[in-house]
Amino acid sequence: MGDSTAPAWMRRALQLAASGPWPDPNPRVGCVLVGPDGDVVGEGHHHGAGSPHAEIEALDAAGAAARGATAYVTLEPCSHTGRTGPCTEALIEAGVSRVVFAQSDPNPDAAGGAERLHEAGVRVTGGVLAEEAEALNARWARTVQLGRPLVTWKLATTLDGRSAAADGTSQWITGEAARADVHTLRATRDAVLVGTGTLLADDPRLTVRMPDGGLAPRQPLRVVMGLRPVPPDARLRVEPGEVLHLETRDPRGALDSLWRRGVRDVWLEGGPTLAAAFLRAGLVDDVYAYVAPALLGEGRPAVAGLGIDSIGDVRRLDLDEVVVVGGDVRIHAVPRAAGQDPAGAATTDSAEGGSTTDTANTTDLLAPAAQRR
Ligand code: AOF
Ligand code: ZN
Repeated sequence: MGDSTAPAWMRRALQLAASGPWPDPNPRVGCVLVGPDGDVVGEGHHHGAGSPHAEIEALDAAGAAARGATAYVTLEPCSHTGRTGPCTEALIEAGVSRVVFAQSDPNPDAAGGAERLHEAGVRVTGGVLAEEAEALNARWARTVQLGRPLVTWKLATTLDGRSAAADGTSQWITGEAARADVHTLRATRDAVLVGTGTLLADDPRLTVRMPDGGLAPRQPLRVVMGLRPVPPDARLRVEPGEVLHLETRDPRGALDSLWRRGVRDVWLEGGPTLAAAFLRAGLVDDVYAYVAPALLGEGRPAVAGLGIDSIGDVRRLDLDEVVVVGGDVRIHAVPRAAGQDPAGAATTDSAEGGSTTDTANTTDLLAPAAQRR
């Protein structure tokens, strides 16, 4: 079989991969086995850490028909024994004659599969639709590279940057649509994190609720961080599901504990002290700011001190997206990595390249006005 069909088979493998779970400690991977006469003899995808890899599922489906087949895999087959055995050996043993893969494995423990297959006499081609595969697993690759979970900080403020009034009351700064939008995004993470200060002040439930108020079927792990105890009657204890109390004020230590539990994508909801600790430690990867057209004048800021005394030290973020959500605005911005934030750098062109979304109740502000709802 010539190379011309490789992208089409890889596209099918990518489709299979996309049905895998995220967040998960493992990447999403798909595999299609095509026999010498061009028929699919087996397909598979990875269902998450601890379950068989995509190649193994496809080989099991193919049985003896895998002999002489070509395997199209979205990730370089692993050559290591992790929670499961090496896919390279299974492919070799099954008599697969050629392996075409998309993305090289960025995990140093599992890498080297291409070389191992080549040594065993299997023809190997890498890089087919690599960009698509990398995009599918971009967050996973970043966690592997960083060796810690990704952190998304969510804040809700008035136009003048207040997250609570002078008396501490904060419900509700943003409207119903924005709060529903928060639930939608929360659901895409595997842990929701707050400090004990926020817990004691707001008594949040931290669950993902559906528009009818019912609990969503999949709930992120709810995590409280800080030294003060979690009151026995705290509302988050009353809701079903797991609650974890990390008795530390150290963001890095907290992320290490969460990483060991398999958490890869954290949704940080404050308060200001905890947010400042994560920002100061350079441990925030995404920021979602919900801004309400309202003023408080006095009151609690969204974030506590960042150790910035002068405008030259201002922390600038890269603007990714601005969306109207109901009567509020959602801003997605990405903190710059250390060394990427020259003092006083101009950011006037930062809206360029912003992406568009199609969320219910949202309007893309970066799209031409005619396209806005
Ligand atoms: C593959 N095919 O379907 C996946 C791979 O602990 P384990 O055994 O599940 O190994 C996890 C690592 O293996 C993961 O970090 C990544 O490098 C690779 N995942 N490899 O050949 C698959 N999911
Ligand atoms: Zn594997």
